[in-house]
Amino acid sequence: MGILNITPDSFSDGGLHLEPAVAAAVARRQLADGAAIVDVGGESTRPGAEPVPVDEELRRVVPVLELLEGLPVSIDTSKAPVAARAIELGAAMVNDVTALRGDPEMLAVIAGSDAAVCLMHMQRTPATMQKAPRYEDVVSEVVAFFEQRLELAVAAGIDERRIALDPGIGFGKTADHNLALLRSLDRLVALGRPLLLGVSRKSLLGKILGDPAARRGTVASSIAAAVAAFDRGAAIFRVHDVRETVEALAVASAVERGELG
Ligand code: HH2
Repeated sequence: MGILNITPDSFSDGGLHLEPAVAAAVARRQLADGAAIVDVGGESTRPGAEPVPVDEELRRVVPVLELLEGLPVSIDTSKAPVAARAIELGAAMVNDVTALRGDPEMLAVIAGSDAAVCLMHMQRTPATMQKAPRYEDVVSEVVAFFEQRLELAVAAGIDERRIALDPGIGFGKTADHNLALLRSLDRLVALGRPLLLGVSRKSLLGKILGDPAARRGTVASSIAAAVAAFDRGAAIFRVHDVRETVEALAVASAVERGELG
């Protein structure tokens, strides 16, 4: 899954794709480089980010989605009107970092469509999530959260086969919480749904490399995280550096299978 943020303030690619034609060209490049889907987002969810009004989010993403009609696209939004418009324009997936808690209409929008949905775990909201996150047992709490969100989504008529789960690396978690989740991905995989993981260039990686104040990670550290997650059963990798990640995962996958094709 390639990342395409149409925002002025995303931590990694903020301001780079505000021109729709440029954004669409980046998406096409990601697909040519081997992405199966491109995740288009119009609202930054970095720590401390303030919410974007729905009109502004639509203004950012709709021209890009129009240019990408017919191509595999996911919409990174927690707002029902944005998800609904994106689905009309052909989005195959709604990536909701609030796991359907951000907008009371979101459940109905997805249930009334054929779109897949990613339910991501987050403690609190982007504005407050990194202020002293606390868990008794982060892995068990994320598992319990997924069980509860899956039950709600299925009861609302969303076929379980349309649902992916994401532990939300960096969303209301310390570096130790993130690492505990990555180490125990098998417990999340055991829930039976594909696991989506977004660790690409995140500050956790810079911290592992020795900078406690890091705001970003490097490409090499992002790829190492993707391969480690692949080995523990993750299925979908939300990344900035598509070609490099596709190449690394091709090797990891061939080694796992013990054959070329
Ligand atoms: N991370 C970000 C945004 N959306 N969605 C899922 N499912 N999983 C993630 O880990 C995830 C996500 C944050 O990264 P990015 O989009 O690069 O930055 P920003 O939120 O600043 O736009």
